[in-house]
Amino acid sequence: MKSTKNKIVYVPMAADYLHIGHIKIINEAKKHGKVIIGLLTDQAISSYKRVPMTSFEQRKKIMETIAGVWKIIPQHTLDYTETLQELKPDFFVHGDDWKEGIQKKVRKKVIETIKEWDGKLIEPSYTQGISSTMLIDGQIEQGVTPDYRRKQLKKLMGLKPIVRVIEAHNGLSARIAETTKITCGNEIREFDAIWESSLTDSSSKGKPDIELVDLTSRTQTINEILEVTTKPIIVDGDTGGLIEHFVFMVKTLERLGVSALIIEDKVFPKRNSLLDGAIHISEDIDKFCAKIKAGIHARVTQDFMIIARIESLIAGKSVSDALLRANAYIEAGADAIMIHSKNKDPVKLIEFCKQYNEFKNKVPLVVVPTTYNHLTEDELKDMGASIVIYANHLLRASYNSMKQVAETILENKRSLETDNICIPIKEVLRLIPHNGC
Ligand code: SPV
Ligand code: MG
Repeated sequence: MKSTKNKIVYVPMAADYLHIGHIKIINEAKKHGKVIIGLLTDQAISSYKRVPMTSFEQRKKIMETIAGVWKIIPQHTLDYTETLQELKPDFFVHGDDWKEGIQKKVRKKVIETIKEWDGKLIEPSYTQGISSTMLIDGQIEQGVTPDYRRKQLKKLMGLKPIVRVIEAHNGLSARIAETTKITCGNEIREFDAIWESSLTDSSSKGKPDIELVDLTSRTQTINEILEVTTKPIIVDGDTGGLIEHFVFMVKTLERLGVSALIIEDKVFPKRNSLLDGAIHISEDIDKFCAKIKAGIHARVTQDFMIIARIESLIAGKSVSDALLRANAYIEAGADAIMIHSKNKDPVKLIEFCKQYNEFKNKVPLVVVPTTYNHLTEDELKDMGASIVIYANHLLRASYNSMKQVAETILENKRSLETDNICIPIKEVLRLIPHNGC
């Protein structure tokens, strides 16, 4: 029989924000043998919650300084079975909080797996009132600097199979984009980033989406969003306007902490891509490439991405035209390509993706499935998309609700009947932090 000295104790943890709870678990683990920490990789953490604040390498360095930790190995998935089969540890240690909630199933699988070699599960009691998630959420609620925020989109793209982005057009919708979370199986699902849309920014001001709302006004909306969120922001820059103006747009947005600016290859003033019957004039390829190059030259950091949006399929042009443009824009330095389509049947878009995936020099692909919204994120990812943008949904939802309430008041000549379709005032006050309750 192995003596305690030679027994193996496996302890998986994320340790994104080390606290007394982790130390308690390690102290318990080391009583039983040699402690191997299965440190969750950045990808593993991102697969079930927000991307880690500290990188795997940094977390590993911190862990190495803890007395009683024998080895640190990367834990690549939330399913520990493969690592356990390999290590066959005598003990598996995990805080008892996983008996309930999203990790319940993982726990069951661990118990079944270690039973094969008579491994024992040790579950030290959870340290109440403290968790990495709580500490990180608290820190994030304090706000983030422009530099920190700007970097986050590239980081997300490196860690997530597909980055999920939703539109916001003011502070309130931005709070929804920032805070909405649901639990699905093992995963806490939320939006990764915010789309500052020309359509919804213009519409919420009661203005047409024809590049009438100028950069100063758009910047005001962006600032409203920045003030109450921490997630990365992608700005819809329309055509980018004149080159001389575009370089200022790049500088302004980069300085604010925006992560990416998307410009479309149409002639100023563009019409909204989804507008039925609109005439869309494609920009000359060389002129658009010159604009991309000017933007790349104007930015200060590589964190700020300039994304070229191809409107060939919107303008009634062919997939070949879109591919030709994609090649040229990548050559000009675009950090990513957005391919747009307004067809419900995305057959041409799928064809574009297929051929695009064959490119040797391809960059990440962005899609906006407003019309072909039967496709799921998994399907879009399989088509090669790295970013999916839900471009207008919060505005469309709020308009519907507002209209219904307005009509209900008119019908009844009072507002009682709207009570069940409006959130209570109490909740409105609770919605926004610092209202004093
Ligand atoms: C926007 O949201 O403003 C867009 C996407 O540019 S679309 O409305 O589909 O053109
Ligand atoms: Mg737009």
